[in-house]
Amino acid sequence: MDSIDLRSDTVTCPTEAMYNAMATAEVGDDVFGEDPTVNRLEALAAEKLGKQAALFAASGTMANLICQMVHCQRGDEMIVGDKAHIFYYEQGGSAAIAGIHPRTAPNQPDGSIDLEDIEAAVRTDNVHFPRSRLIALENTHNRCYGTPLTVEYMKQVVDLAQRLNLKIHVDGARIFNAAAALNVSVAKLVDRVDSVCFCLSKGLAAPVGSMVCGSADFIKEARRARKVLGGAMRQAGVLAAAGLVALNDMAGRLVQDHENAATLAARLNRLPGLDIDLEKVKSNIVYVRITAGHLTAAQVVQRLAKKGVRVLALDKYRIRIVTHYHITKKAVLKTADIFARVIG
Ligand code: TLP
Repeated sequence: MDSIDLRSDTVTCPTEAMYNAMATAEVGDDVFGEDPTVNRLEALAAEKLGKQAALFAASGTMANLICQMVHCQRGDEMIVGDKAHIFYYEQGGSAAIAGIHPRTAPNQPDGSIDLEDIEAAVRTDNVHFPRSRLIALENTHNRCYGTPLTVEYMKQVVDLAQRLNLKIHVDGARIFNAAAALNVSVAKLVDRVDSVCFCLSKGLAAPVGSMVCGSADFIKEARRARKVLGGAMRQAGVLAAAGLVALNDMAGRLVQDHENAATLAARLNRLPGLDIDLEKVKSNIVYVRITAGHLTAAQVVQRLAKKGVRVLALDKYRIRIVTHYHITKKAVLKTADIFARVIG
């Protein structure tokens, strides 16, 4: 039985075009800057994001850490949402590895952080305090229903950061989903931010890799940070080749994943025992609350798995579903049927 795997868009496997590109990739030693395929990928990523330069990193976690290390000295403070992936799911690497003090501010349900909360979190110059250095945002916001932060909101935060003399980093693991959901260019979404990283290995379906983008000076330092983290790879062109296909061919189809998420959410919400805030389904992530009193999320996950549908339990009564390249409309309808049987 082929399972329908909705646990994450990280489960996507390379397309045939990616395998072909990987098999024939021109490579060289990237630590010498001599891998032509990596160089092409970095140039393309920088161009798409509207930044001067880019760097290929092994993962989203590494890319976020690299950016934090470049922006902050040890002991500096970063203002970050309390539901941010950087704060929640990266093992506290900001503190453990980079020596950065995270100062959380509440994430609103749409993934934003209120401007007043950012300003209130900024330290004054006082011998007791760490120095505020960085604001980290996330777009789309994973734990906030995959909501995209808008161009208008980003502009306000950038203006604020410039006034307060802070840097801005965007964890844009799913920034192409944000752009597709809002029908704007990614470059517009990250205009004037100091750094942004995005994942090739999620909705864009490449097997490995994330890109860090920023100014040429920033990327020069990012290259050093990547090296100390052990992330400088050699003939990485075999991976970058798939990344090029991902960037060129896969961003345009993300709207299909969003449509599938909306269809699935609407169908599941009709079932007694499940509740979804449909207004919040804006990209490829759906959060489902189990309201059928007799079942926990873990039990629902287990029952679904037996019938070939894989999803993640987020907490006692919530499940996360993520649509992606391998989830067809037919799979969406089948998933809704299986949910109906399991909940019923
Ligand atoms: N997110 C994964 C899990 O780690 C939770 C997922 O399945 O959603 N930023 C954001 C916003 C992310 O969602 C993720 C991965 C990362 C960074 C880290 O990327 P990787 O897994 O490449 O280190």
